[in-house]
Amino acid sequence: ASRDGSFGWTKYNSLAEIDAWLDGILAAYPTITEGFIVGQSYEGRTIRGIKISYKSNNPGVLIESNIHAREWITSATATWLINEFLTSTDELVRDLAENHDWYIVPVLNVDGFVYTHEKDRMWRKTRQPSEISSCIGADPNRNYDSHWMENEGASSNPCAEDYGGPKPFSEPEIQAMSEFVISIKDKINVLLAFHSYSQLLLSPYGHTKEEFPPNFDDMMEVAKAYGDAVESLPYGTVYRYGSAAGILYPASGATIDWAYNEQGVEISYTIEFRDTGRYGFILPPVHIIPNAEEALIGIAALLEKCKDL
Ligand code: ING
Ligand code: ZN
Repeated sequence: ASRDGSFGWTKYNSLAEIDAWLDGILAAYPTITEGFIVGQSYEGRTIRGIKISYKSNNPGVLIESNIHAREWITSATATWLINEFLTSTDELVRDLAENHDWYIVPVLNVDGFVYTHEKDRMWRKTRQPSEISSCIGADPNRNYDSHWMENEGASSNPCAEDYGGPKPFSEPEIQAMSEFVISIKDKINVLLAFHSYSQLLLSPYGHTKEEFPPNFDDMMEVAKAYGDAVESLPYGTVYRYGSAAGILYPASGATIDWAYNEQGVEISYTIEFRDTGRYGFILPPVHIIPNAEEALIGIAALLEKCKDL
């Protein structure tokens, strides 16, 4: 945990630091940005987001970040992207920033995130108590109402890291996020869910590896574009891609599956950032900017490829 006040990308920031920084950004760019509230967490914190829009009728992109509490690189990357979209003078970045409407939620699991800063760095889940167990929290990325708890894609044990919760949308953060997605779904065709770690691009489906989405080939092309772009940077970072259940493990009730299956978001991706396991979730802060640069060039290539589909 760090003392509040010194926001930056050479360290990981607390929720209070991120909130204060976001206030500053919204005040500095009042015509281009708009703050929005996704909802309230179980412990009563406000889940915030920022819309960045330079002009009307742009295609929308939604970024969901830090749904898992310990995946700190995700909010560090999301905030860096926000800053680049607003301040960069690079032509590629200006093009990317100004020709999309961005809806970015830097920290979705606010209670869990605070808990990782103050109590347990490795916490993953929400912080809502269970009625049937003394274990706390559900896996928010197993709590969406799409194939919920099917095919061993989540656990019914409240003590498990992938506990799906007592019912779909039992977690207030996920109920709120689902309502937010529904409210903007006609304005977006791409959803990117930021996770760590493993350097993977994961498409639907999470709930089964026996079947693949109708536009799977398109999604794989898009993922290849992301991976190739990352490899064009001098860091030597390599991304693999495939369906979530196909190349990782079965997981039901995830954001990307719900958005794709139930809300018609056609390009719905989980991006697992650095690294491949050396540091894992405890990724040293020197990785923040290189990881974010990879995300930026990767997302630019992904969205460019989407235009050809
Ligand atoms: N990984 C994701 C998880 O929720 C995932 C992977 C995402 C699987 C979407 C299926 C669908 O387990 C991490 N690191 O959380
Ligand atoms: Zn995750």
